[in-house]
Amino acid sequence: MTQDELKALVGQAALAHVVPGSIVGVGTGSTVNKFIDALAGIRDRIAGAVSSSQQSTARLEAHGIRVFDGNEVEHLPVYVDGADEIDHRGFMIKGGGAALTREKIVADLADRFVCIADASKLVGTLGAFALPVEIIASAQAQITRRFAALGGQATLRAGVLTDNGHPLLDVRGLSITDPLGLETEINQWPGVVSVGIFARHKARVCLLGTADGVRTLE
Ligand code: ABF
Repeated sequence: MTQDELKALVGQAALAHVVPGSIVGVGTGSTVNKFIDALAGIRDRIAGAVSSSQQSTARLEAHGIRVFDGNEVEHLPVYVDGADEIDHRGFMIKGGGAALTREKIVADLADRFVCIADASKLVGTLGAFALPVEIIASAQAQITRRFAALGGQATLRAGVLTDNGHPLLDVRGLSITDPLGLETEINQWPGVVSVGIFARHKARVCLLGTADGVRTLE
């Protein structure tokens, strides 16, 4: 199966985790796009969605799915999103799609994070994928120095601003053996808006698309 077919497989499989009549938390990326397309088939059985990006909002609305602002809900039964890397504990690197901050905001509303990914995203240790960090521009040099002290090489993602209007750094060279500790540390740095380590908001379930079908990691 092609990677695109694996993404469609898990996008469809995620419907089983959608609570009928609920508002669904929806992430961002090409795998999530497959989930949104699958969600369109049951749009009459959900109340709507809370989206993590302008990209996902546009796709949801194109399918006739009502999109709520996050401030309109107190909590969501489920949040479905992709990842750039995920380990066996459900810790993830996210943000390749530049939506990490709103993804974490919506994930924080949800009781249960369901990650959907093709098998290539499963790793032993996080960090081969450059770590995305949304920052305030005036803090770029100091944050870059802080990552260098950790052995990381931070580079500005050229020509990209997030939906929140902030630049992104991508940090290479980190071996993230303590995702929760590093997320907590980086979150303290002045000028960091959010970091693409999802450890505090780890996935409770991962639906992994493999050549043998969907593998569920819990
Ligand atoms: C999104 O999923 C991002 O956090 C992450 O970068 C992306 C992975 O994208 P794709 O599904 O296209 O591989 O949530």
